[in-house]
This record gives sequence, structure tokens and C-alpha cells, in this order.
Amino acid sequence: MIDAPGKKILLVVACALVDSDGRILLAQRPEGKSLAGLWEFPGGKVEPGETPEETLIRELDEELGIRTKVACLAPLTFASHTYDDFHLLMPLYVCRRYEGMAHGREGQALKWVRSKSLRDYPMPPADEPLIPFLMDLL
Ligand code: 9L3
Ligand code: MG
Repeated sequence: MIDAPGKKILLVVACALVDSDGRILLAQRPEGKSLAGLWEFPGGKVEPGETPEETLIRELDEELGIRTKVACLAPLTFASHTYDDFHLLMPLYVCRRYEGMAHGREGQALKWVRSKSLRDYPMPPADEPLIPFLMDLL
């Protein structure tokens, strides 16, 4: 059980998109959204009826204009973070195979970053603990 009494659990899914040089894509949260300006692993909320993989495939298309498949999504770990008003659970997938060139379809800035440089980018508190797992992997 998650020890977050009275708090809703928000299920979000995120992706470490990896390019052929082993760099990881970070997206900057735009003005007007919560945590604006922070750099996150792209992804979003799981909608009712979706599996986390379906969510990620939809979000990667909507946000970045890339296409991938369930078979190209490898689960790596989970983020778990209690915010003031909800508890966030966020599986992180690694995706190395996809079609298209990532571009910020929602006006967000993007950066391809080496794993050892991920710490240079201020991140939401849920994302930061994921960095060591990516450093081990890449
Ligand atoms: N969130 C944190 N790290 C991420 C993502 C994709 C999302 N890598 C958090 C920010 C919000 C919540 O999840 O508190 C929902 O995300 P959004 O729908 O506002 O992007
Ligand atoms: Mg999103």
C-alpha cells in the first residue's frame, strides 16, 4: 500500500527516448503548466482504459511526433513521489527504436542529453531519482 492517506494516486508514464549516440531526450515543461521550466522525461497521464504503453505511444506522437510500438518500450523502473495534493506513480520506459524526428509539437523546448549530464538540467522531483538508473544503463 502507498502511504499517502487521503491522497489520490496519479498514474503518469514517462519515457527515456534514446538516440543512436546514446543521448536521452529531455523536454522542458512549458509556461502555464505546473512545474513550468523544469526538464522532464516526456510522457503524460494514463487515461481511463489505457495501458501505460498505450499512453506512452499516444503521448510520444502528440508531444514529439514520433511513432513507436509496445515491443520497442522496455520498462526500467518506477518513480514514486508525494506532492501536496496527490501521489504520483510513474513507470519509466526506455525506447531506442522509433520512427520520425522528435520535435516539440506543443511548443516545448527539447534537448538531447548524455546520461552523465542529466544532472545539469533542473527536473521535477519525481524525475530526478531516475537519473542513476539511466546512468547505469547508458
Ligand atoms: N510529471 C512528472 N514528470 C514527468 C511527467 C511526464 C509528468 N516526466 C508530473 C507533472 C504533473 C503530472 O505528472 O504533476 C502530470 O503531468 P502533465 O499531464 O501535467 O504533463
Ligand atoms: Mg506530458
